[in-house]
Amino acid sequence: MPVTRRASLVNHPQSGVVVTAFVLPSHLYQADSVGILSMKRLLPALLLLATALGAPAAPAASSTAPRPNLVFIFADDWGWGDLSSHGSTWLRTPHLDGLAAAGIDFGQFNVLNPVCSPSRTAVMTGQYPARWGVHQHFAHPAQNRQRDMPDWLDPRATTLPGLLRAAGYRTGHFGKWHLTNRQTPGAPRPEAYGIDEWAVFNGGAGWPAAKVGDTAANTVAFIRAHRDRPFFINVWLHESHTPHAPSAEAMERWKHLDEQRRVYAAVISDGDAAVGRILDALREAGVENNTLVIFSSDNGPENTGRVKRPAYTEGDSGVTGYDTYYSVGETGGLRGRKRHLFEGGVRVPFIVRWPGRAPAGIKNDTTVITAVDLLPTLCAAAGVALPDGYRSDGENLLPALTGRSVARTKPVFWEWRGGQAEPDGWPRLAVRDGDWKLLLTHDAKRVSLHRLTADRAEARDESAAQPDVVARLSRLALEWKASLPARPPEGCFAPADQIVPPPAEKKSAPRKAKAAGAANPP
Ligand SMILES: [Ca+2]
Repeated sequence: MPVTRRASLVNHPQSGVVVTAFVLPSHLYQADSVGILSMKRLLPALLLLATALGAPAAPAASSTAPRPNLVFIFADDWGWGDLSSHGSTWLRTPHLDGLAAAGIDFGQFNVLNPVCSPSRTAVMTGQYPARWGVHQHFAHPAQNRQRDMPDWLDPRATTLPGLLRAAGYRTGHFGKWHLTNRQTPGAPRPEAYGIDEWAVFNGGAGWPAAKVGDTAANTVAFIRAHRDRPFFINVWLHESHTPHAPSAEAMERWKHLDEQRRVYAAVISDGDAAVGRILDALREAGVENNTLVIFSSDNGPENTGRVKRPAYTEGDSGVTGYDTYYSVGETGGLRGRKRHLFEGGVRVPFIVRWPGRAPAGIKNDTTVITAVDLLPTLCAAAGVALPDGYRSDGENLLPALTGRSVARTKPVFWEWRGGQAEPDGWPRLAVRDGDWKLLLTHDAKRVSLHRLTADRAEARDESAAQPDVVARLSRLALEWKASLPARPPEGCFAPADQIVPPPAEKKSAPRKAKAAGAANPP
C-alpha cells in the first residue's frame, strides 16, 4: 500500500516557528471537467486544512463512547531508517507503511536509554529508568551487582498496565519481557506489574518460555478472546534483535540480496508480517475502529559485527540464529546506533493509528514525544486518572495523538553507563530542551551541543559558539543526575543461594538446531 503524505507539520529550522505545509494529492484539488472544484473533491481538502490548523481532528469522545483498546507494539533494535516509508531503499515494510498511511508518523520520538531493559522500564513506569536503578540491560545477577543494578524492575513501581487493569482493562503481554533475566531466580512474574495474561521470552528463571515466533499468534488469540471489553496489549517483538532467526519464506523472498542484507531484510519482513497479522486480527474482531495502535522500537539499530560467526543459541531469549554480522539496520541519517545517546541510538519509529481520532497520513516532525510520556498519554486516552502521589517524568501529550502539533514543557534527560567506544559512545549524560540537545561526560568537561531542528544528523557541534546554552543545559543535566537515587531499590535481588553461576557463552560451539525456518543458512 503506497504511503500518501497529505500534510506535514514542520518546524522551520532557523526561526523555530512552526509552519504548516500542505502537499495535497492531486486528485483532491484538480478541477473537474467544467473547471469547478466539486464539493466531493474539495471536502477532504477542507477537512485536512482544518486538522492541520489545529482544529479538533474528530469529535471528542463522549462519556458514552467505549474506551479505546490500546496495542503497543515494541520492536527490538529496529532502526529509524528500517521502514520503506522512512526511505529505506532495500527493506520493505508494507504493513507498517500502511499503518503510517492510516495514522500519524512521528519524526521526533525518543526512547530514554539506548538499550533494552531501561528503555522498556521508561515505557512501563512513565519515569526515567535510573529512578529505579535500571541503568543497563538486566543480566546475570553477578553482573547486575557489578553494575549496581537490581535484578528486576521494582514491582512497587506504578505501571501502565497496572493502572489500566485497575480501571477495568484486560491486560496482556506477549513477546520479550527482559524486566529481569532468564538466569535470575525469584523475580516477580508479570502479574506483579499489572499483566493479566502473558507469554514471554527473556523472562525469569523457571518461567514458562514462549517461542519467539509465537508472539503474533498469542496476541491474536488474546484479541479474539477479549474483543468485547477494553484491553491493553504489550507486543514486544523479537525482530530485529540477535540471534536473527528469519523464516524460510522470508529468506526465499530475499535470496537475491547479499547474505548480510538477505538475513536482515528477511527479519524485517517477518517483523512487519507479525504487525500485519495483529492488524488483521483487530479488523476481523470488529475492534479496529476503537483501537489505538502504536508501533515503536526500544533503541536504535545494533552495531554491525565485523566477524561472521556460526549460528548460536542466546542464553537470555533461548533463540537460535545469527549474530550481529547480519545486523545491518539503518538510522535514516541519524548519528550513532544502539548504545549511543546520539539520536541514532534513541530516536526510533513511532507510528500511531487511531481511527476517528488520529487523522490519516499525517507526519508530525515537530512534537518531541518520549517513552515516559506514554503512561500519562495513554492513561488520558483511556480516561484513567493518575493516582495521587505518582509523578511521571513525562507529560500527557494526547493532543499530539489526535493530530495537533504540541510543544512539550519538560526537558528530556538520558544517562548511559555502558561502553564508551569512540566516536559516538562517549557521552554519559544528555539533555534536550527545545531545539537544543547537549551531550556530556559526567564532569561536563567534554560536551557536544546540537540544534536538532537544524542539524538532525548531529554533525555540527555548536558548543563553542553557544557557551550560555552549554552552561544552562549542563546545569540541568547535572542537577537531574544528582536527583537520581544512589543505590538500587531494596528487595529486588535474587536469593544468593539460588543463583546458578553463568554458563560460558557458546557462540562458536557446534549446534544441532538450525535457525528457525532458515532452510539455507548463509
Ligand atoms: Ca533492544
